[in-house]
Amino acid sequence: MVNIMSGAPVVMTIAGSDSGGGAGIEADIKTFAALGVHGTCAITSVTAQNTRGVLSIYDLPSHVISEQINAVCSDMDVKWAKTGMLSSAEIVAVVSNEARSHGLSLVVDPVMAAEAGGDLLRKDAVRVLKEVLLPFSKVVTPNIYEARTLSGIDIKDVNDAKIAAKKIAELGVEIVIVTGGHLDASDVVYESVSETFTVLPGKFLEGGTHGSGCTYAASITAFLSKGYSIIEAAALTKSFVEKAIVSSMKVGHGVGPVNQLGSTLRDVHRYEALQNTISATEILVSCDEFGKLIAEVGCNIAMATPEASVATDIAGVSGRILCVRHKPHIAGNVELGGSYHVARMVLAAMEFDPWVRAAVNLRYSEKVLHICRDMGLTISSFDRADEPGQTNTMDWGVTYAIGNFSSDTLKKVPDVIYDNGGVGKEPMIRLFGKSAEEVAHKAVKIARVYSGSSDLDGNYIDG
Ligand code: PXL
Repeated sequence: MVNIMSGAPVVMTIAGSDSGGGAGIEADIKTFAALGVHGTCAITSVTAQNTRGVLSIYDLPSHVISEQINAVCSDMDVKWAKTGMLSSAEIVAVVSNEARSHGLSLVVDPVMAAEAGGDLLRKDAVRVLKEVLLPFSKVVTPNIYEARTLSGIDIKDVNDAKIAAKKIAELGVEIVIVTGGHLDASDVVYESVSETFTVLPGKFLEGGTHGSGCTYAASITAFLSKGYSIIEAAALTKSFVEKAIVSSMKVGHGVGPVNQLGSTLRDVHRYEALQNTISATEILVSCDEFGKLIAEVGCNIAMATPEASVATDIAGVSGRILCVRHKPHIAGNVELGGSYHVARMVLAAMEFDPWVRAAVNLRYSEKVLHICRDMGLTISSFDRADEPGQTNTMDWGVTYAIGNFSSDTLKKVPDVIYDNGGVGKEPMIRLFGKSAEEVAHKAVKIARVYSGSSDLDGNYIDG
């Protein structure tokens, strides 16, 4: 069997555990996974923590930390490792020894405090970090507060960050990156060998930032292990951390955690919605009988990603599905943002049930509604005459029909929502479902019963 991941770099994080899953080892391993490297770990300390802060800290004995590093390094080819929370002078010393004896190239995140408060490095450990760990480390990634502790320089702007970075490099570390999350969002990279500064500008984004420092250093480690230069790694990392902040999920009552896999999953979901909708359109156009269900204005079929909030997260046909010489015909392509009306209806339905992510519109007829009833589909409707001004008809209609259909407590989305039209507005039937394919299969079944070519159980009727 071919191992498709052979050659994937193995990296290590030597850090504390955050029980809240936002920072520490948990953030590092998620970052490694998101960036396609194999992550291993040596846990230095267990914190009882949530998004509001650190409640207690339990340091592991030095020999347990050594044994974890030895176990991994005696088996796997680890070249790059990052350190996070090291807690005590003793732990800083033992990690320095092990890193040296295994020839690890280190990225040091000089963790001193948690985002939501709580000291993670004792005062006496700072001296050992400066004198023993940093002199043989490749990269250190302090924020402005950590950089002040390491350099003694108060940082108020990028120029101060440069002066501090140079001072920290004098401790013996090759590259200093002062991260700008607490400044103007620019990161300052100082390479001591060439004595060059690179400033990478950034932007402040809305979202949870708990774990952003750990994620930053873990991402730098992953990119360096893949062979990128430090400037490439810093630029790629900046964009990675920005996406992780923007994709953060709302959990807990304090500082929300970053979400390292959010942006990748969003892309995966967009791809799935596109593929599913493409396959659904193929199901529809390969059924001649479906031509009879196509509305005068044409049909569209759409499917949203689970996190959709705008039309560009919804796949649909950029033109329409039209009836040409009694047969369905696709005009346009399946694209994200391809549909407006059906997409809006799906978004409105998702407000009530996030699993209902797809819909198709069909030509209105009493007979189609009868068939839907006979198929056991649930049905509701709205009347355009009841629509208040200044609303989006699709949002209002779907919301109204759902409210009409279900009890106050349990707002369920019916399988079918229709309306009888209005002045200049064609009446329409919409079929809802979990995926575009599911909706297309239902539509094809209805079309076959409608045209008399099959019965309700899907058996063909001999014409
Ligand atoms: O983000 C710094 C950090 C590192 N390590 C652990 C942490 C935190 C912050 O909360 O909990 C274990």
